[in-house]
Amino acid sequence: MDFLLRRQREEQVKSEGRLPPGQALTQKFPVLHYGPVPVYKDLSAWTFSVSGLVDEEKTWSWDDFNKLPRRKVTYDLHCVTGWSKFDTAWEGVHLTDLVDAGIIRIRPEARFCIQHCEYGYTTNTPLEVVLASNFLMATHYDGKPLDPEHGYPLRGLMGALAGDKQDSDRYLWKGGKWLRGLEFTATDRPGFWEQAGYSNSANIWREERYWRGL
Ligand SMILES: Nc1nc2c(c(=O)[nH]1)N[C@H]1C(S)=C(S)[C@@H](COP(=O)(O)O)O[C@H]1N2
Ligand SMILES: [Mo]
Repeated sequence: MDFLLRRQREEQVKSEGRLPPGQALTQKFPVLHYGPVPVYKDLSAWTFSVSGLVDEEKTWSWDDFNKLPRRKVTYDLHCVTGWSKFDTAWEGVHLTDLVDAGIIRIRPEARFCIQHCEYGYTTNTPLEVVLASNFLMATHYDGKPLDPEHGYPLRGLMGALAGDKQDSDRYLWKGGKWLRGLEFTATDRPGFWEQAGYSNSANIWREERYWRGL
């Protein structure tokens, strides 16, 4: 029964043009990452930093972070390992809102954004990708704070908007769980999975999964 429902749902998103090549629908929410899940006793020592090519580097506490403008957004998620999860409901902070409000002023020389996470994990994208509607700094999934294994208290999230194919649509690993900061740079700096053989560009519609070497 579950199997039939899954197939039906998959046919539906396929007919809507929402299933990228080589992907299959899942109704679960798999957990994927390298290394341990951070444990926070409380968030008093947690900070979020904005660094690199900005007019003013900033560091926010968890309380400060929660005063930033917030949005609710529904994404389709596409993992490089082949599963896609549709119509997922998130809440968090869009970088563009912070830029529009003048809270972060990115310098014109900046071309890339590096997400910095716990334990030194990073992932990198061109600046326009984190400024697109695809990128959310998410605190809530499905109306509740994130589960520890999905990135509590904050994760970078790369999702696709249903029915709105964009050049900035990326696989899910381009969002770093346990996000602690954003760095803006003039040159690109491949992150953890990018150095481990995943594609640097990671476009889901062009099926850029693995790095074939230079
Ligand atoms: N900090 C950190 N974030 C990470 C990863 C990781 O290893 N460390 N893995 C990425 C990968 S490969 C995927 S597919 C997604 C999985 O997110 P999920 O576990 O919430 O499904 O997280 C991404 N973010
Ligand atoms: Mo992944």
